[in-house]
Amino acid sequence: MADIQSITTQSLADIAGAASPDALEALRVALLGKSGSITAQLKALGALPGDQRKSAGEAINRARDVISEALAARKAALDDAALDTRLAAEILDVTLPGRDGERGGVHPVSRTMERMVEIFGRLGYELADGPEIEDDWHNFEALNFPPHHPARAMHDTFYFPDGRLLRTHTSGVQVRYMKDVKPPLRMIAAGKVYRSDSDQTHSPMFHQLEGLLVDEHSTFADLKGTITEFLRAFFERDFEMLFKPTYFPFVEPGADVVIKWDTADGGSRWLEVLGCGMVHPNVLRAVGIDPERYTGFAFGMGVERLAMLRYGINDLRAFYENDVRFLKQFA
Ligand code: 2NM
Repeated sequence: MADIQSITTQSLADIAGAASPDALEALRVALLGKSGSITAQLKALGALPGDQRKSAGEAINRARDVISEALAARKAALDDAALDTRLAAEILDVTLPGRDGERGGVHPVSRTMERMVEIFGRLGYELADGPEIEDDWHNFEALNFPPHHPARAMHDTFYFPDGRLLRTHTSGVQVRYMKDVKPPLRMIAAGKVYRSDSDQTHSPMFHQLEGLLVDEHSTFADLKGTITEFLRAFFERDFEMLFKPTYFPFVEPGADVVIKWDTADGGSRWLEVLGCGMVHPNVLRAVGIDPERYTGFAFGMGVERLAMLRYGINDLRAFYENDVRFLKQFA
């Protein structure tokens, strides 16, 4: 009896001191396993004289129960401690700001285009869309380009083997619109155009916005008023402005619009900002509009060019490099 008492005392001390689940399991096997010391005591019962067997058996069973409970309690404590350690190691502060908190922004070219579309929208112009892959008729023929006009040459236009081409301006959209919609009409087209040209001031792809109004009595004065109003709204200021005669196949007369731009050194210079003119009678005829009854005016401008002026950017290539430090400034 003294033996089982001391085994129990020692076992409880060992269990309390077990530092890990593995150590505890080893203890369990050493005490209650097949060749464990408590098991050995039970096996030894048979050798005891009959009158001692009952009380000894009860004592061993009690000891086994006490040890089992102690093992279970210690196991629960060790498991709790292990869980606490893991939780502490994996602690997650959900109140920390995300690492990937940067917001994207609309590209300055798109922003500028959206702004232009918005201004013309207020003037009653409907935005229309068309394909970037065009045929010769919509891009050139219907727009009164003479058959051997230099702008048609391989040097300016990207051609596909089947004779189609990447639109060199958005005017094909106007051509389609005029075939679809009866005058009076006013519309704009905006988007990517392509020319085989690349240097500091030319990109093989750039963005254009073109506009068109056709009505019974539209005049060059209406065109001038529209352009003046647009430039005033776009740059949020007034300019001295000149309409200088020039040649575009699709208009007659045609004009380059120049504005007096203040330079950083306190001076000023004349800057070309867009082209425009009265729609050529041949263009109206090509789309089935009677030029004896209707007149129209049209205009076209480079989006990058106006964006550069508005934001004070001097290198066109900045728009296409996608340097986030550049783009961020427009967010
Ligand atoms: C420009 C300059 C002048 C223009 C003409 C037409 C159309 F299709 F209606 F005839 N669309 N755009 C035009 C006229 C474009 O860009 C410098």
